[in-house]
Amino acid sequence: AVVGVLKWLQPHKWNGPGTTEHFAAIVLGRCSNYTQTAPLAPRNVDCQKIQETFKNAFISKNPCNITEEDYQPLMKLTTQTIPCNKTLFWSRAKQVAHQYTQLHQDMFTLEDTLLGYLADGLMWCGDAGTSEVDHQSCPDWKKDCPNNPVSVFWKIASQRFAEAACGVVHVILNGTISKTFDENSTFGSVEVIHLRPERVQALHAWVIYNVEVPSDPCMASSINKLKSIVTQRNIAFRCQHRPATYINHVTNPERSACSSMI
Ligand code: N1C
Repeated sequence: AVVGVLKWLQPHKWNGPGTTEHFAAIVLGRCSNYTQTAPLAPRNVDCQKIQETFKNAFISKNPCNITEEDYQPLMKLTTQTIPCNKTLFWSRAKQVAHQYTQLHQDMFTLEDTLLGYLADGLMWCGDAGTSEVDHQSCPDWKKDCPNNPVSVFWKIASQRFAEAACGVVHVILNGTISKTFDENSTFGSVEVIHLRPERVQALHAWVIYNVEVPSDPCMASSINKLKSIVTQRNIAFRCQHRPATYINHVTNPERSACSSMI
């Protein structure tokens, strides 16, 4: 007991929150839930093995030296095919994007795939010389190191998600912030760059705003930047602005004013 108390009194090693309590049990539970209920769930999935492989990617390793190779075994076990025209990216608009895919179950964000579903909202890290996860703290991307288990995971998962996309792909962007498109976001720095022009015909952006906007959010300079990056890669680009109620409206289909918006 004394040792346990002393552990808590030690200064935290890192600046980020520690591994989510019950990390392994949550991953296992989410895996069985997903494989039993999700449309497009991969078949013959061994959730116990997935949970162990996930842990092995970062356990007993320096949490500032995680590489993409560390996650290769997990990536292999969770490969999943999303049909063309059904991929939805988002940046700084996670909630709206997920509300959208809840209502339109044929569209998929990364969190609607097994891999993203397993990890969404969780924290995890270990340390060299121990086979335990660190519940006290994990490295923060900015304050500690970029190559930490969580950041490397989202980077490689996002990259693979973008590489696999085909047809017309969509992105939901946040029109209420100045950097509606941010080149430093995962969407801007990983996904846009890994779309394959030979597979992806067009990127359609939906810029979401809350209230009446004074000018067209698609005319914002950051959207122009996105347009030039995408068109230079030989992928067509289209932008439309949509009120946040467009998403919520669909939840009230009995309101006739809404049906025309679907
Ligand atoms: O940096 P972002 O958004 O532009 O990343 C979003 C973009 C999406 O299109 C996803 O496909 O990248 C993918 N992605 C996730 O799915 C995801 N789930 C949870 C990237 N990051 C994800 N997270 C966590 O949110 C992760 O910790 C990362 O650092 C943030 C990024 O959120 P953002 O800045 O709003």
